[in-house]
Amino acid sequence: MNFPIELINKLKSSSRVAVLTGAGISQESGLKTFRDAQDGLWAKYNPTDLASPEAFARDPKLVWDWYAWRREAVKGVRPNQGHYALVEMENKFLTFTLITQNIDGLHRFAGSKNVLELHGNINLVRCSECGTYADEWDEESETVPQCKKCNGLLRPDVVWFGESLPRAELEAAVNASRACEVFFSIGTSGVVQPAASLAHAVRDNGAVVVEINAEETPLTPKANYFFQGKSGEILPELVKLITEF
Ligand code: BJW
Ligand code: ZN
Repeated sequence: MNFPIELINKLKSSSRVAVLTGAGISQESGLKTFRDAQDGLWAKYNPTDLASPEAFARDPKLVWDWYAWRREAVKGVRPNQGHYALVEMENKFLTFTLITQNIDGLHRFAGSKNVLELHGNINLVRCSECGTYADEWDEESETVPQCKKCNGLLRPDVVWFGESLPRAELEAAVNASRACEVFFSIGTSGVVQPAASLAHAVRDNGAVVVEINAEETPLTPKANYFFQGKSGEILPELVKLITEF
């Protein structure tokens, strides 16, 4: 990849960097991206229709099973070179905030520390009624497992459409985006709010926006730099350039 020297210099002289990641960064670990996940077992369902409180109310078992299947898929995967490149980047900058929409936990698994999970984490399960977290549940159960405290149905600790994002994480993400000198948008289609707006908040502030994605997105025309390809290949190359002198 040909990285413009101005970008390398900008990165070398910057101390505040924010990164937003989406499902694309985990694609090379073997996980399906969100808007790509309509094959196989779930060909009949639109994932967007399953990730909502209405879907859970309508058919809790269907939604529970979909997440149980994805929880299993996440267990078997490991971070890829893209995740590890971001760990190296964190060590390079004074202030580095990794904002992720991913619920797979792979950034922390790789070793990233300042991670804001905007859409929760699939490995955590909580009661849909009283909010209590469950330490164990029967994955083989014929029905949706229930809360030991109030018998409410258990659900994954993720943010569905129409639900609020965790307030502290969102606030920290907005602050980091407003304050950064360079903002990266990596492997996200940039269509889900409010995460998608973070990149725009940055631009209004005069910071540099860098996008890395396999395809163009609505952000592409507005980004200062767009690198098309796989994040697991592009990020290590970029990190090498900014860490060597
Ligand atoms: C690669 C690659 C490789 C592939 N290398 N790249 C304002 C306007 C209109 C609507 C709204 C609005 N504000 C809020 C809304 C409603 C809604 C929303 O945004 N709707 C839009 C779809 C229009 N937002 C919400 O409801 C949010 N809540 C909220 O705002 O509360 C207040 C409120 C409510 C209602 C109205 C107004 C205010 C909550 C959003 C929660 C999203 N949850 C999900 C599910 C999480 C659990 C789960 O995983 O099941 O989060 S949806 C899904 O999309 C998931 C993802 O995190 C999220 C983003 O997807 P992502 O990561 O971008 O993945 P993809 O698949 O879309 O893209 C992958 C990209 O990677 C592609 O571009 C590929 O090209 C690329 N790629 N391989 C690099 N190797
Ligand atoms: Zn409960």
